[in-house]
Amino acid sequence: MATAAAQQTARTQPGTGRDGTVGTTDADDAFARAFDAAVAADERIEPRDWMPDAYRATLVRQIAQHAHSEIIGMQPEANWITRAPSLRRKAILMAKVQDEAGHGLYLYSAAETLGTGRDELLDKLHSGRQKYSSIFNYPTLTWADVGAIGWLVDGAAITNQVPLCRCSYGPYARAMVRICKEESFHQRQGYELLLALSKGTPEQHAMAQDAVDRWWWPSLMMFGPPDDESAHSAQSMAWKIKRHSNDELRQRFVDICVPQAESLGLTLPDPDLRWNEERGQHDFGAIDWTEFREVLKGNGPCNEQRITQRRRAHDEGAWVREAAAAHAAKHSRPGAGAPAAPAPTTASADTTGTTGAPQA
Ligand code: BYC
Repeated sequence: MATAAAQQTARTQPGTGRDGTVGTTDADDAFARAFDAAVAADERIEPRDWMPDAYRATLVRQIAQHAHSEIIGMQPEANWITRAPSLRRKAILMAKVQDEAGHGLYLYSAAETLGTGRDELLDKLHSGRQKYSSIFNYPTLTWADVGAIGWLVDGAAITNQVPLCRCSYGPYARAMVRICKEESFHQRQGYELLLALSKGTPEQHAMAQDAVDRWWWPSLMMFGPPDDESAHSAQSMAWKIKRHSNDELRQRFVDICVPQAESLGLTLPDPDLRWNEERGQHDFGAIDWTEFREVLKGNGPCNEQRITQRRRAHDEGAWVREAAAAHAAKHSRPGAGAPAAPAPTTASADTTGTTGAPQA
């Protein structure tokens, strides 16, 4: 049996085209076989390894959508930074929103290892050619929404993303390890915030319940369409990019949330939610997939606001990118004496999209 190192060498072809194309059919076959064997053996595919074009395209699509979700996801929560009810809550929220910017950076970097630059991806986001998560097209109407996002949205994110730590593509899997650790903290801060409100005055309890009522169903939609309508799941699971189907993860999330809602003293807004002894899982009510499709088409309550704000932040960050590029050029000149600065990163200058007046 070939050693892991030998298999790695067999997959890695210096001079192989960026698109994974190789010169001859025999070579193609050998690389394809090595790729399939690596995936079957649960080994990681690394950036210099040969990979099918469609595998690369699927990863870029998913990682880009994920990265866009992280930076667009900063907006609804940042809306409450200036109005956080205490210094402690403000510091926590600022740290969380900064974490989301960091997640965007790890993920855009992971996409770069596949040969797709950040500028190209941001351009596709801004022009509507790439998606971001449906969840961030809903407004944050009250302070309790910060808690509901932490508990439910970050909770759904963790459920979805922990299996991605075992994704077959190395850079994505490794980025997910750190992201999941930070998401766990985010989920706990949301839970703790909601618990404080739930145990507070009747008005605070009502505010927490109202937030959960509004965020519950959109959180279930985060996992994507039902399995029989999921265009990409079967292939992504065969390639071990995804490890579980959308419905499996959605069910897991429901089962996790039910006891947590009880501890919080809050009710999940689903009259059909009940334990099914036979299945050993909770049954839950029908999801409004028409609403999901409308949000994906751009007709959610905040789609337009989110993308307008993102474009504005990008434009306002142009001078930072230009200054970083000028600085890098200056220090990379021969004899400049200082180590070359890293190439300017688009998102580092403008990831937030959160400047300006409070939005929904
Ligand atoms: N929203 O065949 P399917 C976060 C699209 S960040 C929008 O099942 P796939 C957080 C899908 O892209 C949360 N679009 O697709 C951040 C596809 O369209 P295209 C983001 C969705 O890829 C800040 C079509 O529907 N997390 O948690 O196999 C603060 C068919 O779907 C959605 C990730 O991105 C949706 N909800 O599975 C707090 C995790 N669902 O591309 C929290 C990584 C589906 O053909 N991504 N679509 O035009 C994934 O795990 C998978 O991409 C998905 C979808 C489960 C989302």
